[in-house]
Amino acid sequence: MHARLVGVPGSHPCVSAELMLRYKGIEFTRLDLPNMTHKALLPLLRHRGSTVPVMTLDGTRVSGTMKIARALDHFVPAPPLFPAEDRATVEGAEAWADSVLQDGANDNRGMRGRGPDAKYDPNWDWHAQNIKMLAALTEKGYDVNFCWGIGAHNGKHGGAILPDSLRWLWRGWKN
Ligand SMILES: N[C@@H](CCC(=O)N[C@@H](CS)C(=O)NCC(=O)O)C(=O)O
Repeated sequence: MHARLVGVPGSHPCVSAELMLRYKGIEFTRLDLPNMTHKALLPLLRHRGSTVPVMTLDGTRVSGTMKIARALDHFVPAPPLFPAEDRATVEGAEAWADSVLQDGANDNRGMRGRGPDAKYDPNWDWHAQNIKMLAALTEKGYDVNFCWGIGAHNGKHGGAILPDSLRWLWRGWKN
């Protein structure tokens, strides 16, 4: 079996799809489309929908991490991506992330595009929610660091702070 993964740089759903392939030991190639061009390019590649990841598995086209996970388990059952026990819980969490969480992210994206007259709801402001999460973790005594960035959805910010992030994460580590 050979897989072709199509994604965009800096996309966490695309990382999920890649991790699924690696976990199953499936050989794959990855093509990253330039950010924001993928809506136009996916139909040309004969893929459904307007989001990535999409994947071709021995000629079968699959879109979205939920369908990709099931298709991978269908074509290559071992090791399974879903636990035999309590699968319903995992599927419930997955469906929540795919609908509720995903819609929140999309609303936020829309809000930025609508300008200053847009109705602002802090409950759908992901930056504000991240600040709340940081406060909660700090209050509970977690060892936490944070770094906000601005700009487009890509790997630039993550790449720029990666060396410092690793240094922070491994500080004090002794062999
Ligand atoms: N729930 C979807 C999320 C896919 C998704 O939102 N991908 C982003 C890139 S990280 C995308 O293609 N966005 C374009 C859009 O929303 O129009 C999945 O897991 O496949």
